[in-house]
Amino acid sequence: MINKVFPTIFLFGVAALFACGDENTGVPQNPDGNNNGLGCTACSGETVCVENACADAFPRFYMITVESVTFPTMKANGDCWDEPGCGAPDPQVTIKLNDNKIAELDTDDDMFSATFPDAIEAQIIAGSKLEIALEDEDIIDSEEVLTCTYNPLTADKIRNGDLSCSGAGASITAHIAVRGSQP
Ligand SMILES: [Ca+2]
Ligand SMILES: [Ca+2]
Repeated sequence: MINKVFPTIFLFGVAALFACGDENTGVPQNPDGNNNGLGCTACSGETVCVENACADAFPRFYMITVESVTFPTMKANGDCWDEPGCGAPDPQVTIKLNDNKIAELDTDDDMFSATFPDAIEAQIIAGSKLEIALEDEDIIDSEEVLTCTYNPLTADKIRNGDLSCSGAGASITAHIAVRGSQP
C-alpha cells in the first residue's frame, strides 16, 4: 500500500506547486479549495472573488439569502403585535433593489422567528441601494419592524458577505454571495 500511496501524494504535491489555479493539469478536482479564502482576501476595490480570482464586482449576478429573522416579544411601544388576542407577528421579508421590490419572502403566520431557505438572485450594478425589510404582515397595513439598508451596496460589503442587521429587539440574518460560488 505504501508504494502505491506515496507516489500519488508526491505527484499531487509537485502538481500543486505548479497548478496555480490551472484546471487542466490533471490534478484532482477542486485542488484549490483551501485557496478560496486566500483569493477573496486578495481582492480589493471594486472587485470580488470569482472562481478564485478577483473580478469586477459590478455588474454581476449575486445570490441573497435571508437565513432567519426574529421579532421581539412586543412592539417597540409595548403593544402586542396583533389584536385581538395579543397574537404573534406574521413574518414577511421584502427585498428591494434601487427601490424596486425584487423578492417577498413569506412564511407561516404567528411566529416570533422564521427561516427562509430560498436564495434570491439579483443582478447588481455599481452604486445600487439594497434594502432587506422585516415586517409583521397585517391585513390592512403591514408593520415595519427592521430594515437592513446598504446604500450603496459596496464591493467591500459583498466581499464580507454578511448583510445581517439588528435593532429594536429584532434581527435579520442575511448573506450575499457571487452566483454559483460555494457557500
Ligand atoms: Ca400586527
Ligand atoms: Ca399574527
